[in-house]
Amino acid sequence: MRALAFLLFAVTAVHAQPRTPALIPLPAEVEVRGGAPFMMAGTTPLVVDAGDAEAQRIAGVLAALVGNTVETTPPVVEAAPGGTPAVRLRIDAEAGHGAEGYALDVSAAGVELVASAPAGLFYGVQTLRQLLPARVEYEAALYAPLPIPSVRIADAPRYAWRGMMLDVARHFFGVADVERVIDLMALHKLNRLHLHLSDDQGWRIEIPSRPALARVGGRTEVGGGPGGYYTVEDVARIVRYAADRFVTVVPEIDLPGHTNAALVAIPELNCDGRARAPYTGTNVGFSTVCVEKEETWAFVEDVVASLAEQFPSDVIHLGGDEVEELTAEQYATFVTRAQAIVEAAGKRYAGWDDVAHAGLAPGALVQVWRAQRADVARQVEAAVADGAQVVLSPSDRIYIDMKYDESTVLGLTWAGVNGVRDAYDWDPGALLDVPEAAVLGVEAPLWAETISTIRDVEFLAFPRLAGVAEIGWTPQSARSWSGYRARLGAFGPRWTALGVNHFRSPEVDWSLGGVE
Ligand code: NGO
Repeated sequence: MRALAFLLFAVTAVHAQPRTPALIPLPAEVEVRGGAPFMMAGTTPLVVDAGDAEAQRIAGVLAALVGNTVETTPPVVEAAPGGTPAVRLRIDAEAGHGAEGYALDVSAAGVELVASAPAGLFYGVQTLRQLLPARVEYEAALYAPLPIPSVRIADAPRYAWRGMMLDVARHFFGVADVERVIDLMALHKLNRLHLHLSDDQGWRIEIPSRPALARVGGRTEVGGGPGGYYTVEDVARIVRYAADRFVTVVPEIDLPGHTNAALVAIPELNCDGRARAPYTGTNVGFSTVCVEKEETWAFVEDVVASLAEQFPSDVIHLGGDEVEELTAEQYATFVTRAQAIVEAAGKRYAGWDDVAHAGLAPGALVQVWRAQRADVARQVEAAVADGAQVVLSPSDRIYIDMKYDESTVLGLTWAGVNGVRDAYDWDPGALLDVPEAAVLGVEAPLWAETISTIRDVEFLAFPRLAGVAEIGWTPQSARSWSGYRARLGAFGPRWTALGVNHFRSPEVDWSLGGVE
């Protein structure tokens, strides 16, 4: 019975096989050699160098994946008997693949994966994972062995910053949801999770020196739900979970606007000293901390110190968007002082592109969300000339909180509708008139006015987030909508196997994935 099932699968698999394997992001160089695949089994040894604990841990990721599907978990060993088909995973600092690159060689005789650093080895394992049949993602003993097509891959990312932002302020998402997001990011070689930890509707992180922020400011969310916040222990758990998957968690506290939740929790932050009423609507621009008061600066210092302590990220994001209640001068003074506080804490300052005209000191990171506005684009270019770098999040492309099209229920439309092709088919190197080195990377923000469950998160993120992962990773010259569209169509069964609630966009031919 089992043999028959395997035979049937093998036949459908041959017909459904696209020419380029369904890898997302597409590696920099892929050579499909044809010929017999490598057959991975529950007994296939995963061989690492003696004493290399990181290689051992990363090999364990592959072993666990395969072990989910077949009856036994492949052993991680330091030597395999001669002639045994094996998967070798090696970290060799001299191999020349950079911090995140790797080389992968698969033939019927064996698999060789080499990286120069642990992150590269992990990404090589994600590529192997995507080369394995989608059924490897099911948590059930199914069929073995698992064929891996015979390929040669040389790979490294285009950009260092390949991110997603999750707004946990408008609606709160618990630790398990964040871990799920991190898992799905890792599958697509994304490496920055930006958490938008405060806004008018909620304050989501415990700051031990200011307990009221989370305890009082964390009680609300859009629509009147219960809200919530991460304790110091929760943050530590998220940060560790992410680090194990080579994801850096970048914290954002939005200042001086988008601060109503803080103004509820700490009355002194208001110029009149009176606590504000909680807010659960979705307007923007109405709140600000009192920039003239020293209490406000003591608060900023405390918050930044705590973020610096809780997050290993070298970047702290202090928002800065949509402030309508301050004069231009008050705003600029605030941004200058905020940047200095972040830098005094040993971190790099980041803000939304609103901060670009505030006279930033060199070294700032500007997250560009309104590049479609010529005045904003020119301000950002001027900031770059003064020594800033940019992360690109153009709202008319990769704001993945926008609807896919008029028919999708979740999402906003203020920046338009962002279809799967819109989100994919643009070049980050051509968005602004800035030197290549000024672009640190790309990030897809997922604002949470309209979403409140992980199913909603997945629906808006997939497939668009996968496209952002490819924009951030793959050389522009290797990318095309038609090639991507075909790989995406074939990728569907993997998300289905993982239970990812992805949007079956009519822009994509999902039948390329075969029978799910
Ligand atoms: C804007 C605004 C956010 C909204 C989002 C919705 C920025 C940087 N500020 O983006 O407060 O949630 O749009 O798309």
